[in-house]
Parts: sequence; structure tokens; C-alpha cells
Amino acid sequence: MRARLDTDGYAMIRSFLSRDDVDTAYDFILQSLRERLPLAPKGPIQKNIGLINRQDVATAEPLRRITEHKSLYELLERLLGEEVITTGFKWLRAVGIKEFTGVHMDRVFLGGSSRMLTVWIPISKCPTWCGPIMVARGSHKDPAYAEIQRTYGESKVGADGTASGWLYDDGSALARDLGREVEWKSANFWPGDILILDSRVLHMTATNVSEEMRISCDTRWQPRSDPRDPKITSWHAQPPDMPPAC
Ligand SMILES: O=C(O)CCC(=O)C(=O)O
Repeated sequence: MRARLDTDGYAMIRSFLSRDDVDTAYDFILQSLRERLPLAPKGPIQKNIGLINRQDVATAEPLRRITEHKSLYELLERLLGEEVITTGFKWLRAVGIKEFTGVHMDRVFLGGSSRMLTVWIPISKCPTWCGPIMVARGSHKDPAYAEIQRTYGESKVGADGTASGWLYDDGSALARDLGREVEWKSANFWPGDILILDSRVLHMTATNVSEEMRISCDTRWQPRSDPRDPKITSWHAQPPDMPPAC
């Protein structure tokens, strides 16, 4: 998996998290949204849902059970070779119809550790028509991207990554400016799958052309001993195992 991340800039693992836990988180999110928004009883179709501002939902127990699952700490620890921490803040997104995320790399949004990794967690079903992540394979280290890495990759952008800080809105602009094809990789994602991303790999999402919200959560991980981005005040380490009950 380390070799895969190094070569491609991403690695996907199918059915890594418990499907039941992810479905429970999905139901909890829907219920929380319904309390504030007049959603249709089935498959709500909306724009600007604003879930990214609901840290009360993003950090609630049903979400933390997946976004900070023990198995994720263990995986990241093995990938990074030492004890890891994750941001208390979670980028929980409900992406409405015709919405998408533009081309960007995570490094410009979150500085600190150069070894930071993202774990993207689809919470709703996310086949290609619901707007899953697309990764420009190898863009974190391929010399063809050196200029972008030197300029955009070294910049710091402010906000939350819902629109500002994108290199392009339109993914085809990347190939045009590079003057060569971009190997965009994507997949149909299902609850339980995860995608790990290098902080320098360019990625975006497809447009959600379905009639349902695409719900997913981006989580960020780094070695505990590395510098931390001061924008994030709360970091979580793996809680110690509880002793078995008597
Ligand atoms: O889910 C999205 O719309 C964007 C996710 C993303 O770009 C990330 O996790 O870095």
C-alpha cells in the first residue's frame, strides 16, 4: 500500500469500514439535516446544503465511530511508520445536485506536516453519477506537474475548500495547461470503502448528476511528531484501549 501511494498518489481500500456503521452514520446525518431543512421524505435534492458547517453532526458519536475508527489509526500508523494524530475538525460534505469539488491538492488547505494524508470516506452510495473523487494519477510527483507543484502547490489558500483555493473548476483545463493527457482515476464507491490521498496529489470530484445528495467526509492524518497547522486547534490521538470488563 505504501508503494501504491508513492507511485500513484492514492490508494483505495474496499469494505475497510463496517457497512453497518457507515449506514448508521448516514441515517444520523439525514435525521440531523431534516431537523433543520425541509427535506423531501426520500432522496432530498438540494444545493448549498451547508453540512460542512455542522461540526455538531460531523463530530457526533455515530460519525466518530467511523472517522476515527481504531482500524484507521492502525492503518495510518502502519502507512506513516509512527504514531498518528487526526484533526478534530471533520470536512463532512453533503453535495447537492449539479455540485462538485474543483481541482485542488490538500496541501494548500492544510500546512504543517509534509507527510499529511487524507482519508476520504464515502458515507452515501457514491457511484460515478453521484460525483465521487477523481484523482490525477501520479500528479504528486510526475515531473510534468513540477511547475504546478512549485507555484500552486506552495501557495496557501484560506477557506474550507468548498470553492476557494481550487486550481480549476473545470478538470479539462488541467490537460489543456499541461499540454498532455491527464490520467484521471475514479471508481464507483460504496459505504465502507475508503480512499487515501497524498497531500500533493491533484484531485477533484465528478459532478453529482444524480437526484440524491452525495455525503462523504474528508479526514486528515499525520505523524504525531510532525509540525501541525496552527489553523487546527484540536488534534486527536488514538484513545488507549479500555481494559476488559471484569
Ligand atoms: O468530497 C469532496 O467533494 C472533496 C473531497 C476532497 O477533495 C478531499 O478529501 O480532499
